[in-house]
Amino acid sequence: MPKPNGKVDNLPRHEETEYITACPRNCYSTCSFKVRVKNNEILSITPFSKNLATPMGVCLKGLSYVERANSNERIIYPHKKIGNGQFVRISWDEALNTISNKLKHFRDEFGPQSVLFYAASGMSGLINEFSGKFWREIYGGVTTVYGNLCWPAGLEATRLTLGENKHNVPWDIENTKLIVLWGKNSAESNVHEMIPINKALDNGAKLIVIDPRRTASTQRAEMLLQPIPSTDAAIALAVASEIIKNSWADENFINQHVYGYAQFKEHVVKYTPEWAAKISGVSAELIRKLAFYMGTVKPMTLIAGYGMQRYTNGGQTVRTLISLAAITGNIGKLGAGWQYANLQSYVFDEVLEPLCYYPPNIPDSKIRRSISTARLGEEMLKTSNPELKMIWVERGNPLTQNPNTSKVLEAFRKLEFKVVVEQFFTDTALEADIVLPAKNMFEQSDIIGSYWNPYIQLKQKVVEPAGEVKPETEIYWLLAQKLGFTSDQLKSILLPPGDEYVDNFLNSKLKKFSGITLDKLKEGPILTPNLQEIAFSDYKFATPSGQIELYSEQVRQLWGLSPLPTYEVATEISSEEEHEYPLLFMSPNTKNRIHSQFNNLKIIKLINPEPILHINPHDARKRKIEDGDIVRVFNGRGSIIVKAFSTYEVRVGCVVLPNGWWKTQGVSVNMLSQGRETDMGHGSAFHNNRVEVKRIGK
Ligand SMILES: Nc1nc2c(c(=O)[nH]1)N[C@H]1C(S)=C(S)[C@@H](COP(=O)(O)OP(=O)(O)OC[C@H]3O[C@@H](n4cnc5c(=O)[nH]c(N)nc54)[C@H](O)[C@@H]3O)O[C@H]1N2
Ligand SMILES: Nc1nc2c(c(=O)[nH]1)N[C@H]1C(S)=C(S)[C@@H](COP(=O)(O)OP(=O)(O)OC[C@H]3O[C@@H](n4cnc5c(=O)[nH]c(N)nc54)[C@H](O)[C@@H]3O)O[C@H]1N2
Ligand SMILES: [Mo]
Repeated sequence: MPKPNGKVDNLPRHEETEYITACPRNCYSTCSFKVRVKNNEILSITPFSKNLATPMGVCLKGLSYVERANSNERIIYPHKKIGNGQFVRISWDEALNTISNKLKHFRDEFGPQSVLFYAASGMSGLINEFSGKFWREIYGGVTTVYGNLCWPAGLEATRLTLGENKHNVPWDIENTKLIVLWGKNSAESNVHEMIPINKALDNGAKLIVIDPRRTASTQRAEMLLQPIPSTDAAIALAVASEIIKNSWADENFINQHVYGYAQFKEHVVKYTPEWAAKISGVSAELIRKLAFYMGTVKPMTLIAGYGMQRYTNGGQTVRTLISLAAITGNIGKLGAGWQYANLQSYVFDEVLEPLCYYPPNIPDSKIRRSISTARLGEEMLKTSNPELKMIWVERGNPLTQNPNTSKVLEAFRKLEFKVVVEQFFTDTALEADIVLPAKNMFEQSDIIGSYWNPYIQLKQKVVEPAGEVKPETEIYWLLAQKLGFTSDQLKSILLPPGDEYVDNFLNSKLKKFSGITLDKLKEGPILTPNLQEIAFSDYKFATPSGQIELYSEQVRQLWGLSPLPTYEVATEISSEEEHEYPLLFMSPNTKNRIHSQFNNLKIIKLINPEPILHINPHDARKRKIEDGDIVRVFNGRGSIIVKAFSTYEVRVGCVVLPNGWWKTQGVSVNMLSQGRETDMGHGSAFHNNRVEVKRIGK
């Protein structure tokens, strides 16, 4: 087990001590928890019930931090690759000298933009801003990525329709009478949301789930609609049409707060449940029933997930869904609302990074160049003037998580030099020339927000870094010196090594809020100042019209799409390619992992030892696939070999394998996906993905 490296320990960590901290993973819940530490080692993790959104504490992943922090597979020293893919430990001095020499060489020969700085969602916090500062202000520019792998189509759709991304506090769900979980699997991706959902159900509310899969979230559902993936907008338009036809629309609310209703009404009248049934594969009967519930049961909370918007029509799909909350008057009220992302705790601009999308035209005199993260491989390969020569990866695992793995790999292998800052030897780290050890959540303090719960939280430093681990801020500080900067020059740009500088920086960020200090945050999470517990209860919408925009001229101007919410046929899922690759490949998130993290731990492997493809028995029989058989899943982009099991939980015509497995753990699902952007927000349309499955053997 990695032990402290003999640094002066200025916290009483040799005594058994308990701290309150918060999980910085890219996850809705963002749990608060208590951690016990002794002799610089994480001993246990227990709930911290004063966070009203996560009172029961962390999930299994959170509990597994005990293993993750102490794992002897963790990278705790710099490494370099020698021939035949082997890595050997090197000193920090050698690592930094090699890297700084390469950096100087590429800058002199080709310009700073021949280096690609790639960061993703591995660790949230304010301190990440120093990475950007290094590349911009010390190195003098860089190529970076725009867009985001996760949620931007829905964020942009919500922003254009409601003006802001916010929703009621999680515990308000208890007050609702109807919950519609539209493409969200809270029981796995946001377990804490099931607490208020279950309370509402105990009080007589109804739950409707719309998901091609019968997930764990459907256990107490009144109705499950299983659409063909990417066809939700057709259902929503028909539901809107039925609600209006049956006079269930809330005319009063619409007159006061909705812009473009007349055009919307005229637009949707033609969309019958029968039309939507043909497209979505959900019966007209069920669509009528959904309209009846959504039109007549009040208050309704409509909760949409992120999976549903990772299609080429994702943004418009989300707009059709929001329109249902708007025309039924379910916004700005107790127990009601549109829930997608609650960014009310994002009170520091920097917290947005790396989750928000950066449009390619963002004015920035130094970085100037960015390429699409959705098409990372393709764009890295074609970037010229200067061509890319080097990549620096931190907080991300692009060889597993970005679309079209073979293209990303080809692009990586074309580079002359690769640095990856990582905790474990992921698929991406294995491609590096130099791997630098990354801190974990217990080794540096930072402030984090949440995109679901309304708290500002402190993720506390509770141990000294293991082995020779250095936080990125310190790595950049040392590297800048190798590039010729003095400490004096750096002080105003980067963060000097030492906890007191971190604390000063965080305190300076808190200054704008009276009453919130670092010491207060050590006692537990603090509700965001000016929090609207019931979002939009002031009926102020930051749109051009000041109302909820069912008709949005900006949608046309910014994205070239219809100003009214429409159903567009999704690329690749349309019928032309059906013959060759008849199955739709779904790669959702899963309970015991955050994307590509955690599945290397023993405790998680006990439960999820290997990747499994799930297929409907009907599709399995056609292919003579029996449970446990080895199959090949393939399309024109790639293929993976995996065990298959059949289950009625999967819709006919779909196959499911959660994303996040490393190639070294068996498969990389993004071997099959194409690099494509969503219709809005520069998201990644991973899920427009057709495959065929063939049995190979036992
Ligand atoms: N345990 C766990 N929690 C997580 C994460 C994790 O990896 N593990 N990741 C976090 C992150 S970064 C994210 S983005 C969120 C994502 O969490 P969610 O928002 O729940 O999103 P997904 O898991 O991608 O998809 C949710 C559901 O959408 C369904 N779906 C897919 N396509 C369609 C469609 O076309 N229509 C409909 N109606 N449904 C569809 C899938 O079957 C899936 O059950 O979870 C966060 N929380
Ligand atoms: N096929 C398919 N692909 C998908 C998705 C899908 O639904 N289907 N979902 C997409 C979504 S929603 C998301 S959000 C993305 C996530 O994609 P990524 O953001 O690349 O996600 P992770 O797999 O969490 O990888 C983050 C890495 O950061 C490392 N890390 C953690 N903390 C630190 C730190 O402090 N410093 C450094 N340097 N490293 C650290 C972790 O060890 C981990 O390897 O994946 C996307 N990919
Ligand atoms: Mo995500």
